Amino acid sequence: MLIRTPRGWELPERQATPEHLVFGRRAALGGTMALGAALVAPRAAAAQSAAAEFPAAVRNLRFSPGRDITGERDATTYNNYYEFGSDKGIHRAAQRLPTRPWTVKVDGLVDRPREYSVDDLLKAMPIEERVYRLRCVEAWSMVVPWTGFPISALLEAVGPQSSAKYLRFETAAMPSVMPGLRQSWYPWPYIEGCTIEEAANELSFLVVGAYGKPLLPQNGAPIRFHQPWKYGFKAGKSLVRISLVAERPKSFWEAIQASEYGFWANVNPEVAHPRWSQASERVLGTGERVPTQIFNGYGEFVAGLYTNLQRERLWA
Ligand SMILES: Nc1nc2c(c(=O)[nH]1)N[C@H]1C(S)=C(S)[C@@H](COP(=O)(O)O)O[C@H]1N2
Ligand SMILES: [Mo]
Repeated sequence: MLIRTPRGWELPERQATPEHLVFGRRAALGGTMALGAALVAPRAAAAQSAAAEFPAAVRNLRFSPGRDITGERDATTYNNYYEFGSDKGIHRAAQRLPTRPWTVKVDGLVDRPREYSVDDLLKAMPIEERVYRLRCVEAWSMVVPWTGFPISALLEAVGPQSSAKYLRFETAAMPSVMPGLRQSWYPWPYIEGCTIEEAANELSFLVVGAYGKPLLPQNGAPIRFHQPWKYGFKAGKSLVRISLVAERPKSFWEAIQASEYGFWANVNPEVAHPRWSQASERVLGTGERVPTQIFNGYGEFVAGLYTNLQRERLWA
Protein backbone atom coordinates (compact mmCIF):
# COMPACT_ATOMS: atom_id res chain seq x y z
CA MET A 1 0.00 0.00 0.00
CA LEU A 2 1.21 3.44 -0.86
CA ILE A 3 1.19 5.74 2.12
CA ARG A 4 1.23 9.28 0.95
CA THR A 5 2.47 12.01 3.25
CA PRO A 6 0.36 15.13 2.75
CA ARG A 7 2.44 18.05 1.65
CA GLY A 8 2.32 21.40 3.39
CA TRP A 9 -0.17 23.01 1.06
CA GLU A 10 -2.54 20.09 1.45
CA LEU A 11 -2.99 20.59 5.18
CA PRO A 12 -6.10 22.49 6.10
CA GLU A 13 -5.00 25.62 7.91
CA ARG A 14 -6.44 24.50 11.26
CA GLN A 15 -3.95 21.63 11.32
CA ALA A 16 -0.96 23.93 11.02
CA THR A 17 0.95 24.63 14.23
CA PRO A 18 -0.37 27.85 15.76
CA GLU A 19 3.18 28.98 16.42
CA HIS A 20 2.17 32.49 17.42
CA LEU A 21 0.24 31.12 20.41
CA VAL A 22 3.36 29.38 21.64
CA PHE A 23 5.34 32.61 21.40
CA GLY A 24 2.56 34.67 22.95
CA ARG A 25 2.53 32.35 25.95
CA ARG A 26 6.30 32.45 26.31
CA ALA A 27 6.33 36.25 26.21
CA ALA A 28 3.78 36.30 29.02
CA LEU A 29 6.16 34.44 31.35
CA GLY A 30 7.88 37.56 32.64
CA GLY A 31 10.80 35.72 34.22
CA THR A 32 12.23 34.59 30.88
CA MET A 33 12.14 38.07 29.39
CA ALA A 34 15.53 39.33 30.58
CA LEU A 35 17.32 36.32 29.14
CA GLY A 36 15.37 36.68 25.88
CA ALA A 37 16.32 40.34 25.61
CA ALA A 38 20.02 39.59 26.17
CA LEU A 39 19.99 36.97 23.43
CA VAL A 40 18.39 39.17 20.81
CA ALA A 41 20.43 42.31 21.57
CA PRO A 42 23.04 41.95 18.76
CA ARG A 43 20.37 41.43 16.13
CA ALA A 44 18.39 44.40 17.44
CA ALA A 45 21.50 46.58 17.09
CA ALA A 46 22.00 45.50 13.48
CA ALA A 47 18.34 46.20 12.71
CA GLN A 48 18.74 49.68 14.15
CA SER A 49 21.65 50.58 11.90
CA ALA A 50 19.61 49.44 8.89
CA ALA A 51 16.71 51.50 10.21
CA ALA A 52 18.94 54.58 10.19
CA GLU A 53 18.66 54.70 6.38
CA PHE A 54 15.06 53.61 6.38
CA PRO A 55 12.75 56.43 5.31
CA ALA A 56 10.09 57.74 7.65
CA ALA A 57 6.76 57.16 5.97
CA VAL A 58 3.50 59.04 6.35
CA ARG A 59 0.45 56.81 6.70
CA ASN A 60 -1.94 57.08 3.74
CA LEU A 61 -5.39 57.29 5.36
CA ARG A 62 -7.20 56.55 2.10
CA PHE A 63 -6.86 52.85 2.87
CA SER A 64 -8.45 52.25 6.24
CA PRO A 65 -8.55 48.58 7.23
CA GLY A 66 -11.61 48.87 9.50
CA ARG A 67 -9.96 46.47 11.91
CA ASP A 68 -7.23 46.59 14.56
CA ILE A 69 -3.62 46.25 13.47
CA THR A 70 -2.27 42.76 14.15
CA GLY A 71 0.40 42.53 16.84
CA GLU A 72 3.87 42.78 15.34
CA ARG A 73 4.88 39.57 17.05
CA ASP A 74 2.04 37.64 15.42
CA ALA A 75 2.75 39.03 11.95
CA THR A 76 6.46 38.23 12.25
CA THR A 77 6.30 34.74 13.77
CA TYR A 78 3.44 33.11 11.82
CA ASN A 79 4.53 33.06 8.20
CA ASN A 80 4.29 31.31 4.89
CA TYR A 81 7.69 31.24 3.21
CA TYR A 82 8.17 27.77 1.72
CA GLU A 83 11.76 28.40 0.70
CA PHE A 84 12.54 28.20 4.42
CA GLY A 85 10.16 25.36 5.23
CA SER A 86 6.52 24.42 4.91
CA ASP A 87 5.36 25.20 8.45
CA LYS A 88 4.50 28.57 9.96
CA GLY A 89 7.54 28.80 12.24
CA ILE A 90 10.26 29.68 9.73
CA HIS A 91 11.17 33.07 11.19
CA ARG A 92 14.40 31.86 12.81
CA ALA A 93 15.60 29.98 9.74
CA ALA A 94 14.80 33.02 7.59
CA GLN A 95 17.30 35.21 9.48
CA ARG A 96 20.02 33.67 7.27
CA LEU A 97 18.67 35.47 4.21
CA PRO A 98 21.27 38.10 3.19
CA THR A 99 19.23 41.20 2.38
CA ARG A 100 22.08 43.57 1.32
CA PRO A 101 23.35 44.12 -1.27
CA TRP A 102 20.10 43.34 -3.10
CA THR A 103 19.03 44.21 -6.60
CA VAL A 104 15.77 43.86 -8.47
CA LYS A 105 15.96 43.55 -12.21
CA VAL A 106 13.07 45.16 -14.10
CA ASP A 107 13.11 43.93 -17.69
CA GLY A 108 11.15 42.51 -20.60
CA LEU A 109 8.81 44.67 -22.66
CA VAL A 110 9.89 48.06 -21.28
CA ASP A 111 11.64 51.06 -22.83
CA ARG A 112 14.15 51.49 -19.99
CA PRO A 113 15.07 48.11 -18.46
CA ARG A 114 17.14 48.52 -15.32
CA GLU A 115 18.60 46.73 -12.37
CA TYR A 116 17.72 48.70 -9.22
CA SER A 117 19.35 48.32 -5.87
CA VAL A 118 16.77 48.32 -3.11
CA ASP A 119 18.49 51.35 -1.61
CA ASP A 120 18.02 53.23 -4.93
CA LEU A 121 14.31 52.41 -4.76
CA LEU A 122 14.08 53.63 -1.17
CA LYS A 123 15.47 56.99 -2.32
CA ALA A 124 13.71 57.32 -5.67
CA MET A 125 10.22 55.98 -5.04
CA PRO A 126 7.32 57.76 -3.26
CA ILE A 127 7.45 55.91 0.07
CA GLU A 128 4.34 55.84 2.24
CA GLU A 129 2.68 53.65 4.84
CA ARG A 130 -0.52 51.74 4.14
CA VAL A 131 -2.45 49.62 6.60
CA TYR A 132 -3.75 46.71 4.55
CA ARG A 133 -5.57 43.50 5.33
CA LEU A 134 -3.93 40.26 4.17
CA ARG A 135 -6.16 37.21 3.64
CA CYS A 136 -4.37 33.89 3.19
CA VAL A 137 -6.11 31.25 1.09
CA GLU A 138 -5.79 29.02 4.21
CA ALA A 139 -8.49 31.19 5.88
CA TRP A 140 -6.42 33.24 8.32
CA SER A 141 -5.85 36.95 8.06
CA MET A 142 -3.94 39.86 9.52
CA VAL A 143 -3.75 43.64 9.31
CA VAL A 144 -0.30 45.15 8.82
CA PRO A 145 1.08 48.67 8.45
CA TRP A 146 3.32 48.19 5.42
CA THR A 147 5.86 50.73 4.20
CA GLY A 148 6.32 50.82 0.45
CA PHE A 149 5.32 52.44 -2.82
CA PRO A 150 2.77 51.84 -5.55
CA ILE A 151 4.23 49.64 -8.27
CA SER A 152 2.76 52.12 -10.76
CA ALA A 153 5.63 54.48 -9.82
CA LEU A 154 8.17 51.85 -10.85
CA LEU A 155 6.25 51.11 -14.06
CA GLU A 156 6.38 54.80 -14.95
CA ALA A 157 10.14 54.77 -14.48
CA VAL A 158 10.74 51.84 -16.84
CA GLY A 159 8.10 52.65 -19.48
CA PRO A 160 6.04 49.55 -20.36
CA GLN A 161 5.63 48.94 -24.10
CA SER A 162 2.16 48.46 -25.57
CA SER A 163 2.85 44.74 -26.09
CA ALA A 164 3.31 44.23 -22.30
CA LYS A 165 0.21 42.52 -20.93
CA TYR A 166 1.40 40.86 -17.71
CA LEU A 167 3.94 41.23 -14.92
CA ARG A 168 5.97 38.22 -13.90
CA PHE A 169 7.44 38.32 -10.39
CA GLU A 170 10.43 36.15 -9.65
CA THR A 171 11.56 35.68 -6.06
CA ALA A 172 14.90 34.71 -4.57
CA ALA A 173 16.10 31.10 -4.75
CA MET A 174 19.28 30.75 -2.67
CA PRO A 175 19.97 27.10 -1.96
CA SER A 176 22.75 27.87 0.53
CA VAL A 177 20.37 29.57 2.97
CA MET A 178 16.96 28.17 1.94
CA PRO A 179 16.47 24.57 3.11
CA GLY A 180 13.07 24.38 1.40
CA LEU A 181 14.74 24.37 -2.01
CA ARG A 182 15.93 20.83 -1.29
CA GLN A 183 12.30 19.79 -1.70
CA SER A 184 12.91 19.42 -5.37
CA TRP A 185 9.32 18.50 -6.31
CA TYR A 186 8.39 22.17 -5.86
CA PRO A 187 8.76 24.25 -9.03
CA TRP A 188 11.29 26.79 -7.68
CA PRO A 189 11.75 29.67 -7.95
CA TYR A 190 8.48 30.98 -6.53
CA ILE A 191 6.84 32.85 -9.41
CA GLU A 192 3.76 35.03 -9.34
CA GLY A 193 2.03 37.31 -11.79
CA CYS A 194 -0.76 39.75 -12.52
CA THR A 195 -2.06 41.75 -15.46
CA ILE A 196 -0.64 45.16 -16.22
CA GLU A 197 -4.07 46.68 -15.45
CA GLU A 198 -4.04 45.05 -12.01
CA ALA A 199 -0.50 46.30 -11.38
CA ALA A 200 -1.52 49.82 -12.40
CA ASN A 201 -4.33 49.81 -9.83
CA GLU A 202 -3.49 52.18 -7.00
CA LEU A 203 -3.69 49.38 -4.39
CA SER A 204 -0.84 47.34 -5.92
CA PHE A 205 2.03 47.94 -3.54
CA LEU A 206 5.70 47.04 -3.39
CA VAL A 207 6.51 46.58 0.29
CA VAL A 208 9.89 47.42 1.85
CA GLY A 209 8.92 47.67 5.51
CA ALA A 210 6.38 46.85 8.18
CA TYR A 211 5.60 48.42 11.55
CA GLY A 212 7.79 51.38 10.65
CA LYS A 213 10.93 49.26 10.20
CA PRO A 214 12.70 47.55 7.31
CA LEU A 215 10.90 44.35 6.33
CA LEU A 216 12.10 41.27 8.22
CA PRO A 217 13.33 38.27 6.23
CA GLN A 218 10.34 36.12 7.20
CA ASN A 219 7.97 38.73 5.73
CA GLY A 220 9.88 38.87 2.43
CA ALA A 221 12.81 41.26 2.97
CA PRO A 222 14.02 43.37 1.44
CA ILE A 223 11.12 43.83 -1.01
CA ARG A 224 7.87 41.96 -1.61
CA PHE A 225 4.61 42.54 -3.41
CA HIS A 226 1.09 42.88 -2.05
CA GLN A 227 -2.33 43.20 -3.68
CA PRO A 228 -4.69 43.14 -0.71
CA TRP A 229 -7.80 42.05 -2.64
CA LYS A 230 -6.13 38.77 -3.65
CA TYR A 231 -5.21 35.72 -1.61
CA GLY A 232 -1.84 36.10 0.10
CA PHE A 233 -0.01 33.58 -2.08
CA LYS A 234 -0.03 36.18 -4.89
CA ALA A 235 2.30 38.34 -2.77
CA GLY A 236 5.77 37.16 -3.81
CA LYS A 237 8.47 37.68 -1.18
CA SER A 238 12.11 38.74 -1.61
CA LEU A 239 11.70 39.78 -5.24
CA VAL A 240 14.73 39.60 -7.55
CA ARG A 241 13.14 40.26 -10.92
CA ILE A 242 10.01 41.87 -12.33
CA SER A 243 9.47 41.20 -16.03
CA LEU A 244 6.87 42.71 -18.31
CA VAL A 245 5.71 40.00 -20.66
CA ALA A 246 3.12 39.26 -23.34
CA GLU A 247 2.00 35.86 -22.04
CA ARG A 248 0.33 35.01 -18.75
CA PRO A 249 3.03 33.68 -16.39
CA LYS A 250 2.47 30.37 -14.66
CA SER A 251 2.72 30.81 -10.91
CA PHE A 252 4.31 28.48 -8.36
CA TRP A 253 1.04 27.30 -6.81
CA GLU A 254 -0.69 27.06 -10.17
CA ALA A 255 2.10 24.78 -11.37
CA ILE A 256 1.63 22.59 -8.27
CA GLN A 257 -2.18 22.42 -8.18
CA ALA A 258 -3.99 24.52 -10.78
CA SER A 259 -7.40 23.25 -9.67
CA GLU A 260 -6.89 24.87 -6.26
CA TYR A 261 -4.70 27.91 -6.91
CA GLY A 262 -5.43 29.81 -10.10
CA PHE A 263 -3.97 32.89 -11.71
CA TRP A 264 -6.53 35.46 -10.55
CA ALA A 265 -7.06 34.37 -6.93
CA ASN A 266 -9.37 37.22 -5.95
CA VAL A 267 -10.83 36.79 -2.46
CA ASN A 268 -14.46 35.61 -2.50
CA PRO A 269 -16.27 34.18 0.54
CA GLU A 270 -18.80 32.43 -1.70
CA VAL A 271 -16.32 30.38 -3.68
CA ALA A 272 -14.98 27.62 -1.47
CA HIS A 273 -11.53 26.17 -1.85
CA PRO A 274 -11.96 22.55 -2.99
CA ARG A 275 -11.05 21.41 0.52
CA TRP A 276 -12.42 24.13 2.84
CA SER A 277 -14.85 27.02 3.04
CA GLN A 278 -13.69 30.59 2.40
CA ALA A 279 -16.75 32.11 4.11
CA SER A 280 -14.86 33.29 7.20
CA GLU A 281 -11.33 33.82 8.42
CA ARG A 282 -9.40 33.55 11.67
CA VAL A 283 -7.85 36.89 12.60
CA LEU A 284 -4.28 36.29 13.80
CA GLY A 285 -3.65 37.06 17.43
CA THR A 286 -7.29 37.63 18.38
CA GLY A 287 -8.94 34.22 18.60
CA GLU A 288 -11.70 35.79 16.51
CA ARG A 289 -13.41 34.51 13.36
CA VAL A 290 -14.91 37.13 11.08
CA PRO A 291 -16.81 36.91 7.79
CA THR A 292 -14.61 37.16 4.71
CA GLN A 293 -15.50 39.99 2.32
CA ILE A 294 -15.55 39.89 -1.45
CA PHE A 295 -12.27 41.28 -2.83
CA ASN A 296 -11.22 41.20 0.83
CA GLY A 297 -13.25 44.39 1.26
CA TYR A 298 -11.47 46.34 -1.51
CA GLY A 299 -14.21 46.05 -4.15
CA GLU A 300 -14.66 49.82 -4.43
CA PHE A 301 -11.09 50.04 -5.75
CA VAL A 302 -10.84 46.92 -7.89
CA ALA A 303 -14.21 45.48 -8.94
CA GLY A 304 -14.04 47.50 -12.18
CA LEU A 305 -10.92 45.58 -13.26
CA TYR A 306 -13.00 42.45 -13.77
CA THR A 307 -16.24 43.60 -15.43
CA ASN A 308 -15.20 42.21 -18.82
CA LEU A 309 -13.61 39.05 -17.46
CA GLN A 310 -16.65 37.16 -16.20
CA ARG A 311 -15.68 34.05 -18.13
CA GLU A 312 -12.33 33.81 -16.35
CA ARG A 313 -11.96 31.81 -13.15
CA LEU A 314 -11.54 34.94 -11.07
CA TRP A 315 -11.84 33.59 -7.55
CA ALA A 316 -9.01 31.20 -6.65
N1 LIG B 1 8.67 33.59 -2.12
C1 LIG B 1 7.54 33.31 -1.44
N2 LIG B 1 6.60 34.25 -1.33
C2 LIG B 1 5.46 34.01 -0.64
C3 LIG B 1 5.22 32.73 -0.05
C4 LIG B 1 6.24 31.76 -0.18
O1 LIG B 1 6.14 30.62 0.31
N3 LIG B 1 7.40 32.08 -0.87
N4 LIG B 1 4.04 32.49 0.60
C5 LIG B 1 2.87 33.34 0.25
C6 LIG B 1 1.72 33.16 1.11
S1 LIG B 1 0.84 31.72 0.93
C7 LIG B 1 1.29 34.15 1.96
S2 LIG B 1 -0.17 33.99 2.84
C8 LIG B 1 2.11 35.35 2.22
C9 LIG B 1 2.40 35.44 3.69
O2 LIG B 1 3.07 36.61 4.01
P1 LIG B 1 3.54 36.86 5.52
O3 LIG B 1 4.32 35.67 5.98
O4 LIG B 1 4.33 38.11 5.49
O5 LIG B 1 2.27 36.97 6.32
O6 LIG B 1 3.34 35.34 1.49
C10 LIG B 1 3.26 34.81 0.17
N5 LIG B 1 4.53 34.99 -0.52
MO1 LIG C 1 -1.19 32.10 1.96
